[in-house]
Amino acid sequence: MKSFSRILALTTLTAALVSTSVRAEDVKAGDLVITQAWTRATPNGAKIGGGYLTIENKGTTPDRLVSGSGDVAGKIEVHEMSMDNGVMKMRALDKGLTIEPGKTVKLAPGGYHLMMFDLKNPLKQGDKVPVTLEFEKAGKVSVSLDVQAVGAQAPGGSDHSGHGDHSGHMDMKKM
Ligand SMILES: [Cu+2]
Repeated sequence: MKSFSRILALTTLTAALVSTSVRAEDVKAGDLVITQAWTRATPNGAKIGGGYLTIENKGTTPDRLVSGSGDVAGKIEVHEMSMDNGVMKMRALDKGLTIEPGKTVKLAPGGYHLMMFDLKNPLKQGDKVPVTLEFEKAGKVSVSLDVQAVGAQAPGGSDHSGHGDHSGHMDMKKM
C-alpha cells in the first residue's frame, strides 16, 4: 500500500512537471485551440485580476466558454467590457461567450476577459497561474496564464512571433 501511494505521488509529480513545461499558448481541447493565455501582475493589495486568452474553434459546431475556476481566485467569471456613453463598463456574460465554428475569439484588455475575484495571492510577473476553463461542449480545460507586467496590454514575452513589443504600444495589427 505504502509503495503504491509513493508511486502515485511520483506519477502526480511527473504529471505536474510535464504540464508546467508545456507552453501556455497551445492547449487543445476537442475542437478548440487555446493560445496566449495571460494575465497581469497585480499591484499590492489588488483583489481582482483579468485573464486573457485566444480561443479558436476548429470544429463545425459552436461552443461556449461558460465559466472558470482556480485556486488563485475565489471566483472567476466571463466578462465583457464595452463603452457605454463614453464610460467603460463591464458585465458578466451569464450565458457565456460563444465561439462560433471556424472563428477565433480573443479575450483581451478592453473587451472580453476572465474576471478573477478575491485573489488569494498577488500575481507576480513571470509566474504561471493555473486556471480551469469550463466550456459547454469541450468541458473543463486547464490552462496556465503567463503573468505579464502590471498594465501590460498584450501577452508579449513570446519568443517565436518575431514581433517584439519593446516600445510599449501595440502596433502589431496593421489595419
Ligand atoms: Cu470584468
